[in-house]
Amino acid sequence: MTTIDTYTQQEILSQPEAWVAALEILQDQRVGLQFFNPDRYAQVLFTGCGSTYYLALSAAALTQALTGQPGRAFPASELWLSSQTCYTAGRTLLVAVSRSGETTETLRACQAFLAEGRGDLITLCCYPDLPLAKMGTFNLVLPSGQEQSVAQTRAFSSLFLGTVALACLWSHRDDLFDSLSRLPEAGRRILEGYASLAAELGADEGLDRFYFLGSGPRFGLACELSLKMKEMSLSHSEPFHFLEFRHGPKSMVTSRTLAVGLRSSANAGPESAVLKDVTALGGRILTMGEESADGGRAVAFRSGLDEAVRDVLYLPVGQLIALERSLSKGLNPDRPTNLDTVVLLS
Ligand code: F1P
Repeated sequence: MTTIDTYTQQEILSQPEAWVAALEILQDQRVGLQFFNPDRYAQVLFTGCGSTYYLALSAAALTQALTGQPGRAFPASELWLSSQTCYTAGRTLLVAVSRSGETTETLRACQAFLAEGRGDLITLCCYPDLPLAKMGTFNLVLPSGQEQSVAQTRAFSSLFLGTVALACLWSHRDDLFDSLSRLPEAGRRILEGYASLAAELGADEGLDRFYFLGSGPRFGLACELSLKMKEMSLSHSEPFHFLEFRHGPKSMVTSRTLAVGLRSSANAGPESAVLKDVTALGGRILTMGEESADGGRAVAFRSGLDEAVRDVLYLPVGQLIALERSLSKGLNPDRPTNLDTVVLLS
């Protein structure tokens, strides 16, 4: 790993410890959170902005998969300005996620939701003294996700872990909830074991475009890793559902392309076939998943955890690649170009 010490690097490397602290809070809040079971509502909606919208996409897919209740995600700006395209009849459970707890669109969406009496609000953020942490029917604060950098890393994975815990509780899968405690050690092992691979790919000047492929709960994570590559390294990057890549975007594959596959176990066959197509077109691939992959570079978690609870493990190496590419381009990953830590609107 590049030796330059940045906030972003510290925050990425400290994620396992942040997850330990977040899981202690989730264990303490376990009973209160179970009260908001989705079977008491017509639907569960997740919302956020930028990274936390992508988190909402993954959380909604996982919640619906585990509970069987309808789960959807919208950018907070859509709930605020186009609510008629988002809400259906019946009471809604809204889960609003924000690292800062003060993003204007998220606050406006929650204020309107409550004013219109649409249902119950769970807020999930990292700062207890900021507005969002005081708005919810239930407010869940995970301070270990707090960070200095603009581009979310530790905050994102800690808050995402919070939504995974919610899905486990709401589906009455105490076994899955209890298994979350094994994630920090798996995260430590991945960060140590694949730091050099991330540095190699991040420093590779022969790459000029990146595609992150993920399906189901992993699509939101693919969107997040694509955003990290943009924010930190100013690189062209796009996310796609795995098999969607064949329907046009693969026309962009060149020898300077890296496709990063957030491969599942359930659909390893069809997903690996898409990555093989990229190789056949001269592109490069990195497969991330529980098992090792045949062909190309690979990150194997070998966590022994259920597929429903291990998605957070896809994040660290993708974050490190973006960090390393930023540093190799002489950029400052802590202060991405054109961005602010929080978007505050007048
Ligand atoms: C949302 C957000 C981030 C983005 C940047 C600007 O912040 O859009 O996702 O990376 O930092 O703010 P928050 O509502 O999660 O604090």
